Amino acid sequence: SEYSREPSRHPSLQINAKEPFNAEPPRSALISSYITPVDLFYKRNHGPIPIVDDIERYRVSICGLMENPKELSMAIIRKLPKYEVTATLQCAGNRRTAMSKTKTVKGVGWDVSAIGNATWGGAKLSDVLELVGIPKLTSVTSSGGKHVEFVSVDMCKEEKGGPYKASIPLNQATNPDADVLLAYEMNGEPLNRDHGYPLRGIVPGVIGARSVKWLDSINIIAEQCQGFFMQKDYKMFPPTVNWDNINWSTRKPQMDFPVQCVICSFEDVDVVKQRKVTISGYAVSGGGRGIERVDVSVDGGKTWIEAYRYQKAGVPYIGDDDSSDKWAWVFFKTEAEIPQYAEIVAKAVDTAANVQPENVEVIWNLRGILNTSWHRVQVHITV
Ligand code: MTE
Ligand code: MO
Repeated sequence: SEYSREPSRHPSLQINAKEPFNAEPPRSALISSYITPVDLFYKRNHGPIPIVDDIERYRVSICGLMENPKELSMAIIRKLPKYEVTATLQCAGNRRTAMSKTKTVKGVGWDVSAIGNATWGGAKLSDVLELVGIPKLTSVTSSGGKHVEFVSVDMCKEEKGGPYKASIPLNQATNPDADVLLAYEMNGEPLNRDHGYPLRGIVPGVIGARSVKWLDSINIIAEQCQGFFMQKDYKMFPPTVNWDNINWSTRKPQMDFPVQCVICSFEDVDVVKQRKVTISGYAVSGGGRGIERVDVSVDGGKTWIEAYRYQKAGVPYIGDDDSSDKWAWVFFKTEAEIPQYAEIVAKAVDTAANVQPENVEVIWNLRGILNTSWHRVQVHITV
C-alpha cells in the first residue's frame, strides 16, 4: 500500500491515527526536556511520508510573480548563512479530544502533546528570497506578489490527491526578524523523513499547519493560498456555526497561536499519596509574545499561586531579553499542598496581557481547533 514505506517510530508515542500517521508523546515525557527529542516530537501528517532519495537531484523551485524564477539545490541553500532558531511548533488541534467532550468535533483527536520545541537549523527564507531577487522587507513584488506559498511533495486526500500547501504574507517571509526558516536540521541532526526531509518551512509563532514539510516549490502569489488547509480547515468559527450553516469564506485562515498553558505533571484524572505535590507544565504564546505569568490553583480557580517560569534549567525566565528564546515555550513549576479532592488549574498570561478562556464551551468550534481553555486536572489523595 501507499503506507508500506513509513519510517519506524518510538514505541512510547501514543498513536491517534495510523494512516496517515498521527502520534504524540506522553505528557510526562514532554516536559522532561526543554528541547523535545526528535523521536518523541509529535508527528502530524495528512498522507504517506514521501521519500526523497536522490538528494543530488533535489531542487526547490521558486517561481510565480517575480522576475527570475529559480531552482535551488540543497548545496545552494546550505551555502547561505545558517541560523539556528529554537521554536515551538504546536498543532492547532492540540487538546482537541477535550474540546470534543463538550460536543463532538471533526478531526484527529489529540491530548495535550501535539506540541514540541526544537532547534531548527537552516537558511532564513528572507535570505533565500533575496538570493532570487526579492529584497528584504518587501510587501509586494513589482508583478503584484503579496504571499509566499509553500507546496509540498506529499499527497493528501483533502487536496484530492494533490500536495499539501499553505502560505504566509510576503512581508513576514522577507522580514529577517520573523525568523522564518527553510530548515534542513532539527536538534542538530539532518531532518528525518517524518519531520520533512530534506527541507521544510518553519514559521515561528504560527500554528503548525503553516510549517510545510517536504518542500517542492515556493510560489510568489497575489492572494492567499487557495488550498484546503488554508481555506477549508484551520479557521476559527464561533460556537453557533455547525456543518449545516458553515460558510468558510467568512473567516480568515488562522495564523498566530493564542496563549496556551498545560499541566503535564498529572493525567486528567490522577491519584497521589501525599498532600504536597509539584505542579509543572508548559506555557507558550504566538507571534513571538512571551509568557508574562503562569497562575496555578489547587481549588478549581478560587485562589491562585504564581508559578516559577524557566526555559533553561536553573535560569529564571524573564522574557523580552537576549537570554530567552523568543519563539519557544516556557516551563512552569510550583509546589503546593492539595486538598483530598483537588481540581488543579493552570492558566498563562502573555506579554500582550492576553489571557485564556476559563471554559472550553465558550470557544467550542466544529473543527476543534485552538483549545486554549484553562487546563484542569482532577487529583485525588489516596492512602
Ligand atoms: N506539511 C506537509 N507537507 N504535510 C502535512 O501533512 N502537516 C502540518 C505541518 N506541515 C503537514 C505539513 C501540520 S497540521 C502540523 S501541526 C505540522 O506540520 C506538524 O509537524 P511535525 O509532524 O513535524 O510535528
Ligand atoms: Mo496541525
